[in-house]
Amino acid sequence: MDSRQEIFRVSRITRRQFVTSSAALLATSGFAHGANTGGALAGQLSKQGESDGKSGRETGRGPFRVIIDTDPGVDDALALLLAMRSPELKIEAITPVAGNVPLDLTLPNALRMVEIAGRTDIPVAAGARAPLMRRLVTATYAHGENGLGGAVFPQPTTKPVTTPATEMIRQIVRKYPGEVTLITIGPLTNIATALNSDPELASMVRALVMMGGSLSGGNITPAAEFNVYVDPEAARIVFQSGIPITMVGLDVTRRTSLTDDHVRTLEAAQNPVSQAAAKIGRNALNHNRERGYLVGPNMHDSLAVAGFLDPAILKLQDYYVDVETTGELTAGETLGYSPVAGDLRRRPGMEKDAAATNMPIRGSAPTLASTKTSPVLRDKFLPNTKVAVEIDSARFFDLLIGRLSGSK
Ligand SMILES: [Ca+2]
Repeated sequence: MDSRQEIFRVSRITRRQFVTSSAALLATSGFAHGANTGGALAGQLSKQGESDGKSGRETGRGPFRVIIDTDPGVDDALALLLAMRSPELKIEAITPVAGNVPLDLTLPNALRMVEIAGRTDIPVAAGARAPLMRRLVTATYAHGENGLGGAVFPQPTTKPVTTPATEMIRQIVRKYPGEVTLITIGPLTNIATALNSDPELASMVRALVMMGGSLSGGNITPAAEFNVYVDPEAARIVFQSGIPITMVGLDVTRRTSLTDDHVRTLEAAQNPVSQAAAKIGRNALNHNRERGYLVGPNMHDSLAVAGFLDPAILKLQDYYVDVETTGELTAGETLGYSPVAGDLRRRPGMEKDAAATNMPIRGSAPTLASTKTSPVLRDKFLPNTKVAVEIDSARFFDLLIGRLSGSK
């Protein structure tokens, strides 16, 4: 019996009542409270700036300084093209990392996207070849051997900058303290390495928007989402860094399946970005069909970028999120704690009460061999992450396909 069933049994309420009440809680803890943990989405901050005038730095729709850390990757490729077609973003660097495919492919794939978008002004800096402590696990089963679903593009002529990704991240964040948002759509190796190299860096990062994690089961294992599974130790460093995080995980990205209609719209638009996106999308659709899937691949990473551009696409809820790193079956699982999520015995709005935030967060129980509990202990609930829990899929695809086809 899971905790929700337990709640139904104990309080004898209907599922409808539960859903209604949960929605009310959600409404009280979404974007309206973006300031609580320094809300990471672009529109949140601009809205905050307009309403109270305190934000100062950014009162319009950008441009927002971002670094995109990525492992292209089919959905990375479309996410990069979307970002490069979005005037709200000032992309300071793109930092490829090993993930979906090895760095020897993610690096040229990122350079290809920069060339296709005509944005060779953006520096591309090579990142990590392997996770912090583990052997690289790739996802060629989903992205094809070349990482782009089998869509073939010429070798890029543009070269990466000579500065390594982690140093690039460090330099840019230090150059613009409090201004740079990290959009991470691959394993978090580069970010964790940069944070480890410079203890003050985390406090200078404005926010981090991540495609990664899940509070509702994994994709590469029953517990773990791929990006976090590949480098759970890195993910843990990021979640514990104090950077305001928005987690765009499988809870919402499972609802971003690419369709034939999307690809046809891209194919019909006559510009290099739409044509490239269509080619990648068409190959990815075919790849999925060959594997027996009835639906197209999810555009996980594009959702992280789109959610940053248009916060109305996602609803967020405060959680304390940590990463399981040692579980034999669960390494890479993201665990979310909330004193209010799914518990009817608490009043709506109670997340703001001191009583609710005093809920301790415990690690595992002591064993027969040792009286020590696991080191994962917090004496009270302090949210470190805004987790995307609902998505407006139509609005997402309007933005993605609109921007890629050049109609928006
Ligand atoms: Ca990715």
